[in-house]
Amino acid sequence: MKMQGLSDKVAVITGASSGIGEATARLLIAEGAHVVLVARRRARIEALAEELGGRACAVMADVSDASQVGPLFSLVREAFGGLDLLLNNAGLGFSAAFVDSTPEEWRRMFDTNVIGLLSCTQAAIPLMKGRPGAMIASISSTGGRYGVEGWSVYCATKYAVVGFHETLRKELGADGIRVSVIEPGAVWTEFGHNVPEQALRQRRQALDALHAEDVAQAVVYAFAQPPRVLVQEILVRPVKQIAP
Ligand code: NJP
Repeated sequence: MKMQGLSDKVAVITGASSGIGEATARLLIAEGAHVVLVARRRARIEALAEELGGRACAVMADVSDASQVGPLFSLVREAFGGLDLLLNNAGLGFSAAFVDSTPEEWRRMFDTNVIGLLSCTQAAIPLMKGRPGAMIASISSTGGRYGVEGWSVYCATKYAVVGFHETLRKELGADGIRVSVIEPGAVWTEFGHNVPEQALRQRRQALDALHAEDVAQAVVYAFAQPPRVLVQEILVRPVKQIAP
């Protein structure tokens, strides 16, 4: 069943080359939106755009590099004249006990999960003015609400995302721009590169982890609401993930 109101909307998804971003792109295309797929792995997003057809296009960009973010949104303005939906999804996490973690890892997580998200959001806002139902949604984490042992700095980046959205919502509400956070628990994706594959698989199996499509459904539900409705926050976790 098609959702209301997504046909011909223009969406930018960061981190669209895999996982939750890719799954959301597939759903939005199925709902009739135009989707700009953003990631660093050019071959992946180009192949996905090709598969999804004429309403998808691929733009390679590293969101942690501000000099790549400006041109990305200029291109969106030139191609579409504005933007309805931004999904800040690009993110990465390194797992380590805090005492063993390194400043290089801290910087990489903050540069993408926080600074990259801020750069994209700031560049997107002018393109959203005057477009009914415009919406910025960002993927945070259950770790951005409760913290997860072994992921302290990653969780700090996601707490930053939640805090930023709580304030941005107040700044943009009067302009009719909706601001939302989506907080998934464990999901079967490529996330968690520095965790041994077997350990990741065991944890996800034990929790019967979410599929990327489960999170994508939550995102699309929020996007598809009428312009007067803000779904401010969705926390979606595997039922067996009792904590955090
Ligand atoms: O993981 P993955 P997810 N510039 O690794 C992209 C959060 N989350 O779908 O650039 C641009 O498949 C990367 O693309 P590429 C998580 O924190 C997850 O799970 O080509 N793009 C890829 O498309 C994240 O915010 C779980 O390497 C950049 C995408 O990001 C979001 O979910 C639990 C980039 C990552 O896709 C999506 O991650 C949770 C950059 N600098 C929250 N750096 C979970 N999976 O369990 C990375 O609570 N990307």
